Amino acid sequence: MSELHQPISKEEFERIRKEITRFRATYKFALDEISTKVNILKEEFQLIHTYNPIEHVNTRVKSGDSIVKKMQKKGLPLSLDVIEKEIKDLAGIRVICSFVSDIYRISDMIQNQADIQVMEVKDYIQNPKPNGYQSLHLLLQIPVFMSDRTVNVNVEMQIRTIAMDFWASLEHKIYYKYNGNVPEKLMLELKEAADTASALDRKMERINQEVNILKETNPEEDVMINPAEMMADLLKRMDKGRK
Ligand code: 0O2
Repeated sequence: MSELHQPISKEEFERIRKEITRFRATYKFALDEISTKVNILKEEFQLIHTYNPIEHVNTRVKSGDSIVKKMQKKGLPLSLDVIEKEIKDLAGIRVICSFVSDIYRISDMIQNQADIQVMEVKDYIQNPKPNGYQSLHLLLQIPVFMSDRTVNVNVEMQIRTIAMDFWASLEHKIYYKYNGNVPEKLMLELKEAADTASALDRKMERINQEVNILKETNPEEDVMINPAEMMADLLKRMDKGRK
C-alpha cells in the first residue's frame, strides 16, 4: 500500500486541511494586494489623464486540480513546500490593455513600485512562442502582512492586449479539447490567426497615435470661464463621481 493510502487520524486530517486553507489564503491575499495596485493605477489614469489603458483585470488562485496535474506532469511529490517552490503561478493576475504600448507602460509602473520584487520577465511579445502565443509575463514577489508574520508571495502577472487575450483563450480551449495533441492543420490556422491579431494590434496602435497627434495639433478651443463657476462645477462633478 502506498503512503498516500495509509489511514490517517481525524486530527491529522484536520491539521492538513487547515494547512492547505492557510496556504491558499496566502495567495488570495497576494492577489488582493496586487489587484489594489492595478486598480489604483487604473483610477489614477482615468482621473488625471482622462484615459484608461486597462480594459479589464482577472485574478485566480490555481485550482487544486491544476496543481495536482502540473505536479504529476513534473513527477513531483504533492507536498506544500515542493508545490510552492515549483509552481510559480499559483497566484495569477491577467491585465488586459487597449494597446501594446500600454502593456509596457503598466509593466514599468508595476516594476518600479518599491515593495515589489521582479523575479523574472518573459516577453512573449518581442519573442512570441512558436505557436503564436503573445503576452508579457512578470514573475513578481510581493509582501503579504499577516497577523504574526510577513510572507513574500510569488504572483505571475500576464499583461496582454484584447486581441492577444482573444487568441490565447481560444487556443487554450482547443489545446485542452485535443489533450495537447492539436492537429497540424489547426496549429497552422492558429498561427495565422495569431499573426492577424498581431497585425490588428499594430494597426490600432498606429490609429491611436494619429488620433493623439490630431488632439495635440488641434486642441479644443479655449473657452473663457469664470474661475469661481469653474471651481463650483468641478466640485459638483466630484460629488457625482463619488455616488
Ligand atoms: P493556466 O490554466 O492559464 O494556469 P510553466 O508551464 O509555468 O511550468 P512556462 O511554460 O515556462 O512554465 O511558463 P510560462 O511560459 O510563463 O507560461 C505560463 C502560463 O502562460 C500558462 O499557464 C498560460 O496561462 C500562459 N501560456 C503560456 N503559453 C501559452 C500558450 O501557448 N497558449 C496559451 N493559451 N497560454 C499560454 P498554465 O499553467 O499553462 O495554464
